[in-house]
Amino acid sequence: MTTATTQTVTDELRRWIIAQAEAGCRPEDVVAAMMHSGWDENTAMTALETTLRERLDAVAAARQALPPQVPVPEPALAGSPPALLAGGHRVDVLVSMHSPRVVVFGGLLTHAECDALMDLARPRLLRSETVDNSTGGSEVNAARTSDGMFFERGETPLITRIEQRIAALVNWPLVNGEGLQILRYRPGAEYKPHHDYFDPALPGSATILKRGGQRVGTLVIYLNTPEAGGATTFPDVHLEVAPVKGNAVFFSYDRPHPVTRTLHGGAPVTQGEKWVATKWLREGEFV
Ligand code: PD2
Ligand code: ZN
Repeated sequence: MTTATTQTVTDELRRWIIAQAEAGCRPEDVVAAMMHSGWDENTAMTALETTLRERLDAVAAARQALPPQVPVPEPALAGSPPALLAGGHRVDVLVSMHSPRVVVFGGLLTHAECDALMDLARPRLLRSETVDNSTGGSEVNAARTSDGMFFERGETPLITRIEQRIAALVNWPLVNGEGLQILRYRPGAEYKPHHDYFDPALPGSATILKRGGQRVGTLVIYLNTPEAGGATTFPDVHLEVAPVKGNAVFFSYDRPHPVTRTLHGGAPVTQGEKWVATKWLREGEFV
């Protein structure tokens, strides 16, 4: 290096300063090394401070940047049809909202299909667990006070038929769906507001995302009609979907970010039980 008066802070010097800081060098040692190369002490300190401040700002800005948008499942609702044919079954379109993308369907399952799913699930229910984002495993969570279980994809002919219907309804490959999850809420049970995508910033997400990438859509199907309470709520837009046997609420999220406005929860059941089947849809094949 030449003398400080003729030196400018080059990109190379910035990279070197950042590398020293990231390697854990103390600022005074970095300044001392610069002085050894002919830098004036004050000029070196200013160069160090400016470079590290700019670096911190750039890292903070990158953290806040929106993740890129990806394709999502979407029912064929151009022309606002009152109903869709999905796997040979007529499904009514009751509500369609664009931001957040929410569609409420009527009669997705018959009452007999709802009853059969509840009967299959009942003996296998356990206190629900949610994904532990720090490890990628699962844990019992006070925010979700229901009992639940998962079916394997294609576990029975009934489940296959329902999965084919869902795939046709939202135009998304069957193999991108997780296994159907059944939840039973007893009086007082609820599911506090949350997002269904995995926060990419959390350490456990990398493991979870290996099985088919992000979740990009959710379908919550109501298997019974509770006597009171139990709506699915979207607090960002003050929307409540009433749980009605056989109906379903679909929502999609094109990036794992609250800007999708898909914060949602299951309001407490105040009388009777509430049963739902949830199908989460991934970007790619869920293995
Ligand atoms: O049961 C519900 O209404 C509900 C609410 C929020 C279900 C889920 N989330 C879910 O299964 O992700
Ligand atoms: Zn949810």
